[in-house]
Amino acid sequence: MDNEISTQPHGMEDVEIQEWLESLDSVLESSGPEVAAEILERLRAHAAVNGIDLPFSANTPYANTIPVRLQPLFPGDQELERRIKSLIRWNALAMVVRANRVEHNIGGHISTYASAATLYEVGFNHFFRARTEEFEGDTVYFQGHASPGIYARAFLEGRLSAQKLENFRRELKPGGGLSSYPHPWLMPDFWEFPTVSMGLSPLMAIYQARFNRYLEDRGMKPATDAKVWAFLGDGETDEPESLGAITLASREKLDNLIFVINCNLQRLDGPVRGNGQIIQELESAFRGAGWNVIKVLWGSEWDPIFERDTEGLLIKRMGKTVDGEYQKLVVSSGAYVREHFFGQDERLLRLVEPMSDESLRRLRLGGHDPRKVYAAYKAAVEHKGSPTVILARTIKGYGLGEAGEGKNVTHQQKKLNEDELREFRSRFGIPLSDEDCIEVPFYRPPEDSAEVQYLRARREALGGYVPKRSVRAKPLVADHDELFREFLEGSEGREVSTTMAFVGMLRKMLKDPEIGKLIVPIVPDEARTFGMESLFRTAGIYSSVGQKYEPVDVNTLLYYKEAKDGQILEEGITEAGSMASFIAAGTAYATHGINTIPFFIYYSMFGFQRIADFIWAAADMRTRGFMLGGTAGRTTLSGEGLQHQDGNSHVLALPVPNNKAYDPAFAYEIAVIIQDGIRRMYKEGENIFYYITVMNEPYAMPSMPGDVKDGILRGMYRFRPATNSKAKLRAQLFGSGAILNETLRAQEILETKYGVAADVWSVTSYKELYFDGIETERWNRLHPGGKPRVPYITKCLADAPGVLVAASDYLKTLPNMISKWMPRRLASLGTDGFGRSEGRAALRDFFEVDSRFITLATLHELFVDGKIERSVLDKAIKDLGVNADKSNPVTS
Ligand SMILES: Cc1ncc(C[n+]2csc(CCOP(=O)(O)OP(=O)(O)O)c2C)c(N)n1
Ligand SMILES: [Mg+2]
Repeated sequence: MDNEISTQPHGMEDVEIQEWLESLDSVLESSGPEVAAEILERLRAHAAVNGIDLPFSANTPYANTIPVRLQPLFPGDQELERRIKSLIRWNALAMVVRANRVEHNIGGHISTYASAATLYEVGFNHFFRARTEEFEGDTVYFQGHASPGIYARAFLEGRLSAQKLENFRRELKPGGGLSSYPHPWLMPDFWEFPTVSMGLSPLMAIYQARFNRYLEDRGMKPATDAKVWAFLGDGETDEPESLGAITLASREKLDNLIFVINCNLQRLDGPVRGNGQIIQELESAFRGAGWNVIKVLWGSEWDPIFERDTEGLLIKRMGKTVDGEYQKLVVSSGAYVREHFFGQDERLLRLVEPMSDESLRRLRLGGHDPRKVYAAYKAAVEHKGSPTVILARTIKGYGLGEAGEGKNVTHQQKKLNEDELREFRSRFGIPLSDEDCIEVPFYRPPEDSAEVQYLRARREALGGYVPKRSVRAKPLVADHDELFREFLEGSEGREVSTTMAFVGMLRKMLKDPEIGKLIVPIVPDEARTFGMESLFRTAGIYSSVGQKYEPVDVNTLLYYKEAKDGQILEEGITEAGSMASFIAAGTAYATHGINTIPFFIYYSMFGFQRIADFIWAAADMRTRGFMLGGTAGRTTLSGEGLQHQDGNSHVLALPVPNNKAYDPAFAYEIAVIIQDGIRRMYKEGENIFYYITVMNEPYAMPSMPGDVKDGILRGMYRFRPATNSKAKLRAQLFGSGAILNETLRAQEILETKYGVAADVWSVTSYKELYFDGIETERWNRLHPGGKPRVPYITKCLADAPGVLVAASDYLKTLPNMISKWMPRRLASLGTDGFGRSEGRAALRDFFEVDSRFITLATLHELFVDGKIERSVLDKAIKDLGVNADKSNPVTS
C-alpha cells in the first residue's frame, strides 16, 4: 500500500484540484511567491480554525528546491570545466591506485571524491575566494576523505608536483609526501582545518562563522561577506556533534555559513538510511532548526519529465522511494529503471515513453549537474538572515562503473583492474592510450592548454589558490613584566584559591594596552563557579543583538550584561562548542591575522575526558591559547563526587604532543606560566597551547621564593628546603597543585615528630619532566659518542639526599613515569579510583594522599632502607590515625 501512487483522496474530482493549482499558478505569475506564500499560510490558519488537522511536517517534496524558472544561467565554460574535472577525477584515482600498487594496503579513498567532484569544482571555479591582502577570504572545510581530489586539483594548478602526488600517504619519503587527510600540522602551508574525524568540522565551522561575527562586532576586523563553507558526508551527520549546534547557527543568523552535504546515500558499510530517506530527514532537522535548506536532487535531464508530470505523480513516487531502492536504481540499466521505478503506474510510464533506455540510464542526479549546483551555491551566498544547507544528491563512486559505482563496497575500493581503468579513462576522455592508462600515470595537460589556462584564470579571478594556510599576524612585542609582577608577591596571608588568583590575572590582562583587546575569555556556563561574574559587567558578554531586556539583576554591581561588543564568550553548557570557539580564536593568527588569545575555563573533568578529539584537532591546527581546567583535583573539589572529581586530566593530556600541561600550586606559578606562554606563542610564534589546572581550595599564596621561574616552567623546583640539612634521616617530598600543602604539612610532621629532615619540591608539570626525560634518553641513544646528557630531574636531585615520596591529586602513574630518572626508588601517592561525595579531609584520607599518608610513606621508605625500626613505623600508623584495613580506593 505504501508504494501506491494516488494523487487525491477518494471522491475528489481531478478538476477541483486542477482549479486550485491553476489559481495558485496565476497568483504566482501575477503577484509573485511572497503573495502566494501568504495565501497558503492564511489557508493553513483557516483550515486549522475549521478543525482540519494538518499533520506537521518540516519537509518539502522530494524535488529540487530551486525551480527551473529561477535557475540562473551558468556563467562558466561548461565543457572546459567538465574536462578539467575529468582530469582531476583521473589524477585523484591515480594517486590512490598507484600508492596501493607500491605499498599494499596503504589505503586512500576514491569513491568519496568521485561523488563530490562537481560539488567542489563549481566551488573552485566560481565561489571559493582566496585570502588576500585586501579580503579575508572564504573559509572552506573539505571533507577529509575527499582529499585526493583536492590534491589532484592543486597538481593541475601547478601547486603540487607529480612527485608529491606519487608520495600520497608516504610522508616519510625523501622530499616529503602528502598526508592522508587534511592535517595543518603536517602540511602547514596547505591545509587549514583537520576534518577527518567526522562530526568535528560541522561544529567547528559553525563556531568559526560565529567567531568571525564576534571579531566584526568587536571592531577587530571589517565586516565582509566572506563565507564559511563546510563539506560533509551524509553518513557523517549521524555523529552527534554534526547537528549538535545547528540551532546556534540559526539563532545567530549566520548567513555567512554554508553547509554542503554530499548525499550519496552511502557511508562506509552500506546505505545511510536504507529503509528511509536521509535527505528528507536532514531537511526536516535543518528546517526545523531554522536553516535555509536547498535540495539539489535531480539533474537537468529530469526537468522535461517533471514538466510533463502535471499530476505530481513523479514527485510522489520519488517521495515514497527509500534510499536502499534509490541506490539500486542508480546502478541499474535503463530498462530496469523503466520497469521498477516508472513501471509502478501506467501514468508514470507514459511520462518516459518517448525516452530510450539509454537516456533513462543517463538521467543525472542534481549533485552531478554543474548548473543545478551553481544555482544552489548562488542562492546560498545571496541568502540573507540564516545559514544555508545544501543537500546534494550524488552517487558514491560516480564513474567507477563495475569497479564500485553505488556499490556497498565502494568506500573501500582502492584498486582497479585493467578493464576498469580503461573504462574510466574512456568515460572521462583522458588522453591516454590503452597501454599507457593501465600504468595509471598522473596526467597534466601542457601549461598553455585551454584547461590549465582556464583553471588558472578562474582562480586568479577569485583571488588565488584554496586551500592555503599562512600565518599573517605580526608577533606581539611587549614583555608584560609589569602586568604579572604583583602576582609574584603572594597574598599576604589572605586565603585565595588558584582559580581566584587566575581570575585576578585575567581581569588585569583584559586592561592591558597590548593584549587587553586580544583576550577572549570563553566559559561554558560556569563563570559563577569560578568567581568570574565580576567580568560580566566590565568585559561584557558577547551577544550579536546586544541586550534586548533589562536584566533581573540590573541593580546589582555585577549584573548580567550582554553587549554587541562584549568580550566574553559565554557559550552555555557546551564544552564541545566552547572548544570550537577556543580553536577559532586560537587560530585567528593564521585565519584572520589577528593574535586573539583565548582563555577557555571549564570544569576540568569535562575537558580532556569529554572533548579529547576536539583538543586533538586543536593541536593539529596549531591552535594557541590557554585551557584552564577549573575545580580540578580528585580530592580538592569536595562534595561533587565520582563524575566531577578530576584525577585524570593530566594523564589524558599526555598524548597531545604540543600541549603544555601544568598543575600549579600557587598564584606566582600561574603568573610565570601564563606570561611565558604568551611570550612563546605570540612573540616567538611557537605552535603550542597550554592546559593549566586551577583549584577552588583557598589558602594563603606565598611569594615567589627567589628566582625559580626556570624551574616552574621546566616542571619542578625546590620550594622549601629542610631546616636541618644535617639531620641523619633525610627525604625529598614532591607535591603538586593543592596537594603541595599536604606535602608541606608532612614536612613539618616528619621534622617535629620523627626527626626526618625533608625538602619539599613543587612539581608543576610531570608532563614537562617526562618529555625532557625521554628526549634526553633518545639523544643519548642516538649519540653514543657524545657527552651523555642528563635529564633535568636527575640534575635537580643530584645532591638531594634521602628517600623519595611524591603525592598529587592525579593518578600515581604521573610520578611513576619519571621515577626512572630519579637517583633512587620513588614512592608514589595519587588518586586512582572513583571519586566520592565528601569533604576534602575525608577524601584525602580515602585516597591516601593527605599529610599523614605522605608522612607514613616517607617513614616506610626509611624503614625499607633500614634507616628506622619497624616499631617506629607501627607506632606512626597508630599515632597518625591510619586505618590499615581501610578499603582500597582503586577498587572500591
Ligand atoms: C569519528 C569517525 N568515525 C569513523 C570514521 C571512519 N570513516 C571514515 S569515512 C566513513 C564513512 C563516511 O561516510 P559519509 O560521511 O557518508 O561520507 P562519503 O564518503 O559517503 O561521502 C567512516 C565510517 C572517521 N573517519 N571518523
Ligand atoms: Mg555518504
